[in-house]
Amino acid sequence: MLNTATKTEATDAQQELTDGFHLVIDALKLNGINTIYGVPGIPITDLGRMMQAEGIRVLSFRHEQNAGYAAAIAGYLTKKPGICLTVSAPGFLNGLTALAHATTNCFPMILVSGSSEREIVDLQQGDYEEMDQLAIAKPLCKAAFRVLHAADIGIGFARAIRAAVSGRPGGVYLDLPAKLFGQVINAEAGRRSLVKVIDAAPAQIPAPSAVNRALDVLKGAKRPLIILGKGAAYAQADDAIKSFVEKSGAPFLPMSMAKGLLPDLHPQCAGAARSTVLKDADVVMLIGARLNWLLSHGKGKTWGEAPKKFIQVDIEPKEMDSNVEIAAPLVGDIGSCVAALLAGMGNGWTAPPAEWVNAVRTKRDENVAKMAPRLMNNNSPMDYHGALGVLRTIVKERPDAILVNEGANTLDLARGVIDMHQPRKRLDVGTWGVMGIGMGTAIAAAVETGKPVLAVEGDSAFGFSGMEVETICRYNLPICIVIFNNDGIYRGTDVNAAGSDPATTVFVKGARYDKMMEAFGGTGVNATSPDELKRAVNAAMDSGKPTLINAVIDPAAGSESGRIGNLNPQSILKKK
Ligand SMILES: Cc1ncc(C[n+]2csc(CCOP(=O)(O)OP(=O)(O)O)c2C)c(N)n1
Ligand SMILES: [Mg+2]
Repeated sequence: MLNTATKTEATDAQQELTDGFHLVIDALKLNGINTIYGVPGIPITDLGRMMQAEGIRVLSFRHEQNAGYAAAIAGYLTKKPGICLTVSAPGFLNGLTALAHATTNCFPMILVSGSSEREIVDLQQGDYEEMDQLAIAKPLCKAAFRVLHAADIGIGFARAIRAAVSGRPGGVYLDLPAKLFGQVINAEAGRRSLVKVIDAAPAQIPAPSAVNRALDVLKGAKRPLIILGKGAAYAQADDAIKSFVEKSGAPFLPMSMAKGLLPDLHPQCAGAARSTVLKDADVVMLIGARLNWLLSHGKGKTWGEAPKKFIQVDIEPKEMDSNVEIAAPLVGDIGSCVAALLAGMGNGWTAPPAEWVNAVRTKRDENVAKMAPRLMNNNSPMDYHGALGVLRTIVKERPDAILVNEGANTLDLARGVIDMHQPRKRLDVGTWGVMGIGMGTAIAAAVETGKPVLAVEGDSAFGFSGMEVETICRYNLPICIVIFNNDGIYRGTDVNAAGSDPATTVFVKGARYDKMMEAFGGTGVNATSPDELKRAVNAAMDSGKPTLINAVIDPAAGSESGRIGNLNPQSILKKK
């Protein structure tokens, strides 16, 4: 049923009316969008209240950036656009980093921001929170729209939803000026103006010739490798992808958020033999993975000397040849492409040479065995491996829990150590390696899936969104945060040679992040050994109560920038 504003005698005693507020709510509900992440204020405070009254879940955050990261990951998990709702200028700008992050990561998200009076903004006459938000948002998202008339709200949301989820998904900006909300129109006209988006993300079927070309290249491989990206995880074509990889017999390498799409302990998983497979493969098939910096652009030392052929499966034609020549581009949605590949393989597909498969497996088993003893140490203070060994076991025992992960060493080492067992259970910093996704991501993961969440956070990384522990307590979400507290960024041991101030990378020594959680009624634990950590995490996951565990890590244990220290520019000048 459409909402209607109360009859206004002043206009027409007989006429049933609706307004901008209600049309926004109706447009969302009509399209099955029932969760909003945001921060209230002028001009959207009442909108939030009314949404809540109408049964939409509105989660109020402490900072828009965190609400934005929540919306972005909600989009990734559900394939429906995650909505972030903000006030004008400063709130909008706070949400913008997340919008750009969503676009870069191909997550469907809509940043809906209230804005100030167009007539005043455009003449730059100094309105309350004056800013030309549409112009600023445009270069940072896939599409940007502004609605000026209540009768266009339905179309505005339809365009935003379709733009966010169709083709390669991404961030969309929707600008709603304050005046729009109070605009009144005839309720029946309002009802008719709404648009239910039909087939918002249509299947994009690959050309049969492109499927055959891809299979021919794969068939010709002596040392094939399949790389699964988060695009493959997003597609929710889990069974087809698993069947395809298994039928191909090729080793596979999951990118960070594709871990678990096939279990990390699968016999074909080459995660622990990454450098070997990248160097030695002769045919590389990318499924929903891009040849960006995370794969060294498909060239250089990482990729070895031997010539390689690439097959790339992606929904975006422009992705092909982005860094190196793609011998077999396969453009279409991943579900359709993988189904077509499977059909084209028939029943007589020949497995890759046993020599290659065995070589990869041997290397993987060697590397796993090398790491094993380090994961079992019970040192206090902990090193990364001792702490992660415990968390690895806990995640294995609770495979449907969602792991959120950010930091430098905390991220890179956790990615390597913690095996994932189910699709879309690992959520992290994404393409940019952005710090600050932690609490927003954890909140949306809990809200959207109803599953318990384990957030493994560097102490610096956590600081970017730490105030949201109050949000977690307020909504009583089943989130257990483990802070790898090494007193700083990368390490806690840097010294400022000039004396006076602390070094730029260090924090207060011996800080007790667990006390922050206690301030809001959650459980706080200080853990100084892997045994203590294990007990505390298990108790938190069993209870489902908001918990923060301050895991004390040796300040000297980490390395500069984790695994990507080579990206730091170097000064050729001698130190003075
Ligand atoms: C938004 C943003 N700001 C700054 C950075 C640079 N940066 C990369 S990792 C990191 C923090 C690493 O420290 P921590 O989270 O404590 O992890 P540790 O290596 O100490 O385990 C920072 C600030 C970033 N990636 N993103
Ligand atoms: Mg740290």
